Amino acid sequence: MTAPVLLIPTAPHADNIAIINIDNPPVNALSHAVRQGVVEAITEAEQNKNIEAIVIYCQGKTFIAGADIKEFGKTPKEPHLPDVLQRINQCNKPIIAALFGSVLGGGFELALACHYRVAVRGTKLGLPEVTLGLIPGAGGTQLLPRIAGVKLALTMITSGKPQKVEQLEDYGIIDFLISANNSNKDHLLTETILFTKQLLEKNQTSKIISQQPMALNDEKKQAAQVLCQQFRDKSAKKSRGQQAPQSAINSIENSFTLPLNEAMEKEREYFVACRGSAQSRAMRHAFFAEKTAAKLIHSGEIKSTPTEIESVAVIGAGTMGGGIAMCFANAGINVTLLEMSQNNLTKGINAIAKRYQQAEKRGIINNQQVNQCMALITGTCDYQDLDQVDLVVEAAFETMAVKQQIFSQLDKMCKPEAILASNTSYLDIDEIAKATRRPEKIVGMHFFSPANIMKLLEVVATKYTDTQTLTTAMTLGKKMGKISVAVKVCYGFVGNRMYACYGREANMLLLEGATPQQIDNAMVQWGMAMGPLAVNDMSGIDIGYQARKENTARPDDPCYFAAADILVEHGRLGQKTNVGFYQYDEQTNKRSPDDAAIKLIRTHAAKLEIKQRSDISDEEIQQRLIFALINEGAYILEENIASRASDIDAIWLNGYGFPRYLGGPMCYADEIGLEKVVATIKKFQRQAGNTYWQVAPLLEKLLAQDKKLTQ
Ligand code: T1G
Repeated sequence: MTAPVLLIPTAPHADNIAIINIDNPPVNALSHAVRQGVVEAITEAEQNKNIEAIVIYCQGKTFIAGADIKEFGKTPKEPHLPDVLQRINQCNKPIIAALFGSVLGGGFELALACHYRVAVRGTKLGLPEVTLGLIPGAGGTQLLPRIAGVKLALTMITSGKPQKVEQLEDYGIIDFLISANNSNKDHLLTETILFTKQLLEKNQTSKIISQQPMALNDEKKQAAQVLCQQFRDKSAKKSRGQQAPQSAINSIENSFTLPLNEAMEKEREYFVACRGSAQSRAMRHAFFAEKTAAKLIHSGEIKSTPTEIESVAVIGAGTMGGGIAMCFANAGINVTLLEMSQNNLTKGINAIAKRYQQAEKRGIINNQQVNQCMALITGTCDYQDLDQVDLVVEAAFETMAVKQQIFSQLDKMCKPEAILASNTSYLDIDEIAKATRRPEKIVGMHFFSPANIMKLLEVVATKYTDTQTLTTAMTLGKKMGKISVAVKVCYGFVGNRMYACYGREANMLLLEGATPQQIDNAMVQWGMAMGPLAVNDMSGIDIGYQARKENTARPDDPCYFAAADILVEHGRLGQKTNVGFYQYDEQTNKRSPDDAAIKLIRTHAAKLEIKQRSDISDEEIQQRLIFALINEGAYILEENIASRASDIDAIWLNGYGFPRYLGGPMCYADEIGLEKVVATIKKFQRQAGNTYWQVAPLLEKLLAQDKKLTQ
């Protein structure tokens, strides 16, 4: 393994300029070896009298993209990053950072510790630590306010969102912005060396940000404190329940209320506290869960390279079909939208145009991009027009007969190598595959509504799907910016199968006497984005009702989703009928409790002879819904419907609003301990007296072996 850091004593055409060359693929993360190598290279350069300046340059696709997240959780080894940045600061020769790619976290902090920064256009600068439950831990909360002001520091650090150097030109962070774009890296080295030569010729004194005073007069200090409080309030809503943004704001406030060395010590203290927190463990798990999910587990089969997908078709121009068509257009792929009637097709395309206009109004997309995307979408009512597409996604009516008819038609009309995918949420894709002569090319691509917003894509392998097809669908998902997770066929695949258990318990609690608002408030309090019953009202209670009617394997239990069913049978479908579990104002769509719904449920519970309880606590609600998820997830793992516990977490984080700072249901189970999970499930089994609470054998087995679900 070659050393990731090398000192090149003389740069091309510049004998007095050295290069610290970093080569630590894939993102030049600041591993221990890199940190040590940089310190050693600086010491060596200082001792070489011919060297008058030093350029820090990286190989690969990006400048340093941050600390090595894989090292967190292990015993930190010196030199720690703050020591490295201190070393840069103290160097008696100017150090210039040559920036490109994604300069994130510790990479950006290292650049700020350098004396100068040169970048190519398109370079992204960011401090994304809060997305990992951390705060910048090597001076970022002190250096960025000094060079760019408190407001930009608060914005970038609490959001974690990177910004392009072009957007930051007025802040003086970059000393020389090269006209070449991100891809032209060699140009970057040449220009940086030229820039450094000019520095030396001008004998320019080094500019050290940490030595720049942060002296704000009383008026400005007060204004900055007001700003910090505004960001505290905003983060408390936007990043509800998360500690890191609040710690980051406190550290930024220290940048103008404490002397630098005290503020740096505080920053390190807050960083170490965050790094050791359960929230950061969960968010780091989430980060790697999403990366790992993209990797197919090949049971002995050879890996396949994905087929290049240049043109696709979507069958059905309804809400889902339209959203899916937008996903492809947004990724720059030609998409043909097929509907059975011109009227429905026109309606569908108009609806897409409206969604793009709304996105443009919100500043998410500009008009040129809207036009580019719309130009990629064409409509047809004729299957003949699909004869050259590389892949089709069917998003038609959710009945097996309709889908088998469509796939049979597609099989006849599309070229033999075309992949045919179904967006079905529940139906057995093995059965759909049988309606074709190409079962190996049939796959599920299950998008989540709204398809153009939700990041999750469940890629469902039938028992016939070949590796090439699966790999292509997974890669296509990543190209659309989705978190693709490979799963197998069962009723509801992974997400919806687990969601059915979550909804089952919510319904049982309603029949036992809890109100919709009590259940929803308990789950929002626990950390979910929305309560299950409000979600059900939003998507339409009749959708699940219809699916349960179609589901021949539904439990033979009159109580199963009985609360939802009784509402549907009384015409209460949710928001679309202004009444469901709640009532909705016809003008404002504002949700409010509805005694009529509660009365209907109570009456039905009496018919089912369900004992009413007045002692249902929020904790019981939270445990019954969340432990139902965990238990079903364990069954899913045992049946190999999902390959990894972390895949299940990636699904719940990106498709169902599971709080990221809890890492997903399987990560959460490990964090609270399987002993508590199993004991509580057994308690519910005794209390409910039904078959729903059989502890998954995998949980018992892992508990007996003192192992975790996510290790
Ligand atoms: N550490 C370790 N591995 C990393 C990594 C990191 N920081 N970033 C990426 N990887 C791995 C990733 O797991 C994958 O591995 C491979 O690199 C390619 O990633 C002290 C404390 C840089 C925009 O949060 O945002 O600095 O799956 O598929 O799409 O204050 O990676 O191939 O085995 O995402 O081109 C702050 C996180 C750390 C950056 C590139 N930095 N990374 O995207 O590639 S905390 C981050 C990203 C910190 C300081 C604090 C992206 C990317 P594998 P990829 P990509």
